[in-house]
Amino acid sequence: MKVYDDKHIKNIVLLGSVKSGKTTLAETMVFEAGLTKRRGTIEDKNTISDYHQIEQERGNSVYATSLHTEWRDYKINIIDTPGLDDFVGEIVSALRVADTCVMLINAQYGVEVGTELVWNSVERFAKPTIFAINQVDHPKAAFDEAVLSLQERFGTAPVPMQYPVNQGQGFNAIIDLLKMTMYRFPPEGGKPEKLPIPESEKERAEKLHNELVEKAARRSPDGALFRQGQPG
Ligand SMILES: Nc1nc2c(ncn2[C@@H]2O[C@H](COP(=O)(O)OP(=O)(O)OP(=O)(O)O)[C@@H](O)[C@H]2O)c(=O)[nH]1
Ligand SMILES: [Mg+2]
Repeated sequence: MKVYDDKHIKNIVLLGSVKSGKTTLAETMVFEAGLTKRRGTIEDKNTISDYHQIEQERGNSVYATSLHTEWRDYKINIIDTPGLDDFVGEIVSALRVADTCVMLINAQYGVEVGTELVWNSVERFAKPTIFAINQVDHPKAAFDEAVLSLQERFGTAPVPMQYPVNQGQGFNAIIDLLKMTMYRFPPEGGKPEKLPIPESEKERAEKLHNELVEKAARRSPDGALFRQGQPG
C-alpha cells in the first residue's frame, strides 16, 4: 500500500444543509475519479457513503464518511457529512481534520437555515471554505438568486468563479471565470469539452471575471490578504 506523508494528504470536507446534495456529490467525485464503475443514488439506496442501514432507511446521512482518491501524488480524502443538526457531532469531528471545506448551496433555495447552523461550526474552526452552488440542473434552479443570498448573508465576499450557462433541465455547460473558458459536459459525465466563451455570454463573463480579479487583489484594512468569509 502506498504511504503518504502528512504534506501529501488533503482532507476536503463536504458540508451543507440537509439534502443539499453532499452524498450525491461525493459519489460523483469518486465515479469521475474512476474509482467506481457505477454511480449510486440516494433513491436506489446504493451510494458508497450512505452505506449504513439507518442511512438507507432514512434517506439521510447520519455519519461522517471518508472516501478517497489520488491526485498528483496527493491522497485526497473526501469527507461527506450529515446535514441534519441532530448529527452536528459528526460535522465537528470532520472539521477538526479539514484542510478545506466545500459548503453546498442548493440552487433552488440559496442560503438555508441549515446552512447557517453548519456555518456556526465552520466559524468556530476557522477553516477555509468555498461555496458550491449545487443542483443547477433542477428545473427550479436559480443560480443568480443563490449567489445574492450568499452575498446578503456573507457580505460581498463570495464572488462566482464559475457559472452555469444553461441551468435547469438540459444543463451541461459552465463558464470558468478564472480560465475564461466554457466547459461542456457529455450526457453521462466524464471529461468536458473545452470551448471558447460564446458571443452571447462574453459581456457577462468579462464583468464577472473583472469582479473576481478585483476581489482576489483586495486587501483588508490591516493589510492582510482578503479572506473568504469576511464581510466585504
Ligand atoms: N436534480 C438534482 N438532484 C440532486 C443533485 N444532487 C442531489 N440531488 C438529489 O437531492 C436529494 C438529496 O441528495 P443527497 O446527496 O442525499 O443530499 P445530502 O446533502 O447528502 O443530504 P443529507 O445527508 O441528508 O444532509 C436526493 O434526492 C438526490 O437525488 C443534483 O445535482 N441535481
Ligand atoms: Mg448525505
